[in-house]
Amino acid sequence: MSVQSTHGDGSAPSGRGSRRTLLARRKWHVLVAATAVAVGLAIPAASFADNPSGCDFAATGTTQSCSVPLAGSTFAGGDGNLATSPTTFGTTDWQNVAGLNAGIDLSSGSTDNSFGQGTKEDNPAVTVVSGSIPPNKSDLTRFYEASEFAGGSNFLYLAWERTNALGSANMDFEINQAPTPGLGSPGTHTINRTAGDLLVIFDFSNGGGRPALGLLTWLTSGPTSQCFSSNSLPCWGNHVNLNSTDSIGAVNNLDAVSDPIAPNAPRSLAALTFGEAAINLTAAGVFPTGTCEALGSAFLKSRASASFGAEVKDFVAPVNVNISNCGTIKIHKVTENGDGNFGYTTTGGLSPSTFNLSNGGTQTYGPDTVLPGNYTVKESTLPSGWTLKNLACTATGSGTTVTPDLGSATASITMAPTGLVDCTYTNHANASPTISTTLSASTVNVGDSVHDSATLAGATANAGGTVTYTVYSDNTCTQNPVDAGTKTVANGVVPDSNDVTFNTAGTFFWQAVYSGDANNNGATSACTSEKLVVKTKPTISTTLSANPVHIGDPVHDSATLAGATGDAGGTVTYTVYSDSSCTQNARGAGTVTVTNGGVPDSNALTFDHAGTFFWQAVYSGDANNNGATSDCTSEKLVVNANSSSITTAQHLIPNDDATLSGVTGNAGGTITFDLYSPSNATCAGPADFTQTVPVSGGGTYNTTNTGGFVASAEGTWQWQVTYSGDPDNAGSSSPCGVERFTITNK
Ligand SMILES: [Ca+2]
Ligand SMILES: [Ca+2]
Repeated sequence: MSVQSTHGDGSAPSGRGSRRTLLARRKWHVLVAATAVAVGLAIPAASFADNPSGCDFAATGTTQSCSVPLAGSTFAGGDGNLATSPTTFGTTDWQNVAGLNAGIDLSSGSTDNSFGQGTKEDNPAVTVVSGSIPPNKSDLTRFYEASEFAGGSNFLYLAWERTNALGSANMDFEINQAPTPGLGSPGTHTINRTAGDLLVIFDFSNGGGRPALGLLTWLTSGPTSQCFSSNSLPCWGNHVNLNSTDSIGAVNNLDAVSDPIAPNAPRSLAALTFGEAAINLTAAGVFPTGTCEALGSAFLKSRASASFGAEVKDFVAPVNVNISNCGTIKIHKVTENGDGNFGYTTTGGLSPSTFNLSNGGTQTYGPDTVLPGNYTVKESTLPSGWTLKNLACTATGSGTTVTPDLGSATASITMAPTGLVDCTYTNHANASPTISTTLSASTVNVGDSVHDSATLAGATANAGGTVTYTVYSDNTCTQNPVDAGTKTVANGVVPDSNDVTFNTAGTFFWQAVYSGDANNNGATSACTSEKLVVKTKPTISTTLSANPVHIGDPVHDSATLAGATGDAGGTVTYTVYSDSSCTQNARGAGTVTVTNGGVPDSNALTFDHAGTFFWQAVYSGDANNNGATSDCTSEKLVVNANSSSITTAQHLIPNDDATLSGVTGNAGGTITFDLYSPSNATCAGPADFTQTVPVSGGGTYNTTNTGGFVASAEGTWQWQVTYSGDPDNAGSSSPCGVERFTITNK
């Protein structure tokens, strides 16, 4: 029976096909040994070629001679297969090992990459060429790598695969601290080697025993005697022969095995095309005590023979690996509602011993620079207003633990090689918003309604809580509170207060108080910032002291305020206008001071001309009272024209004539005219008017009064005319009353 022919149809076997294979093999195995049936039944469905016993390796002949795992490890690195089950030689294998790294070679044939002629292990300068691998040399296809710290030791697991079933295998796994980018590409390259890099050599001769495993270290200083093959530094040196206590290895030289690892899984690997090893690096003394080393890149080479100086040919380009004797600590900072500078102290010898983090920051010790041991990390500095809300830690890797203690803000760490401790300190601070307010009006009249609007600034976007509005009567917001509503804040937005109607005049102060929430401190608006003045709306009426009046009569106005506060002050200005719209020919009538609502009278005015006038009183208002103006047309003053009267009295300008007769032609002397007023009826007293004229012969003589005397008294006026006579002529006189006139006024 040929193992190869079992699956020689070239198609990838399905799970169902695998089970058929298992049934077939189980039947085969029953014939060999009944005790193996139970083992065969335990083979997983994915395995289709492995020996049912779980051992595919014979050191010599065909006697199964697989190794149990190294002490402290569960990895089946000495059974010559990749399957987990059966677990006879370890519960872990390539099928389920953690942290598997796979290197996949270029396809066999003309495009495969390999090292050029004559390349030796000690030479870091290499030339990569393309082409088929000669049939007598291993044509590599894959390698696998995994490592772990378990049972107090660092373990390294390695495997190689090739296409050709040669009787011997000479493989070198080079494991570098630093990568060599592009090494797989044709051309010249210099392998990036660092002192301390490792070379694991795997030499196997079929039937000649177990694989011979060795370790070499890349040396750059010291005596050349350390070198394994070369005569000069740098070189691979300090060769360690690995033995059965620090290593195991096997090749599937008994039969084909199945590779369950993608891509193209599962794949059947013919006998002698798979080899594996497990190495206890700690036991092998690879890592110096107290020094961290980390290997990050690995690749596989095939050597032409067991001789270390033989040329290396095919290779599988490097892949990243993580092999370390030290661990990593990462401390992350997350803050809520702001940021700050948070200080940390450590114990255990971490470097730096203290550090600071802000939001989003990470302090990393490593990777792989923390020696195994105990450490603490403590958040020591909390900026004002901050609390430590959470301390969350994870520990990864065998033997690595972390215990976070929120109360002491301390993470207590036990670090083992390759361990990773990852802690996140989450700090919380409340935002400290301010609350500002805007009244719908700052001055209103009694009876009006007012509401307040509050705005939060500096709060978180999701701010909740409530805002309570209150109105007070004093500017310290303590007296006579009136509730204006409590409103729910949503995402930082504050609804308006209720409407409050003010029925009394005065000065009021609003205040909005924010409750705060889990992320925001409370806030209170400034009391004095939100003053509301509620004023009365008084009316002013007036009364004139007299109306109508005569020209020259004094008039004053009296004003009365209604609806003002009892303590109303301010002034009232009286003015008189000539028109009913109170705009023309303003004449001041005084400005008086209002005291406790009482308004003094205006000045008294007199008017020189008749006419119609309009008085107006204007109240200035004060802090609690609006101004007011009396109605212009309601206060009309009429100044009447003067009433005239007439009485008559006659005024005469009296004159008299007297004719002198009976005298000589040359008569001389004088004629005297006397006029007596009605009060002198007998012509006895002195005359009221007298005129004497000279006489020259007889004739008519007369008075010449042109207004020098006027008779006005009522009654009978009487003339008496007297001729003085001369020597030739006797004098004569007219009797009183002969000649008279009467003035009568009626
Ligand atoms: Ca194995
Ligand atoms: Ca290759």
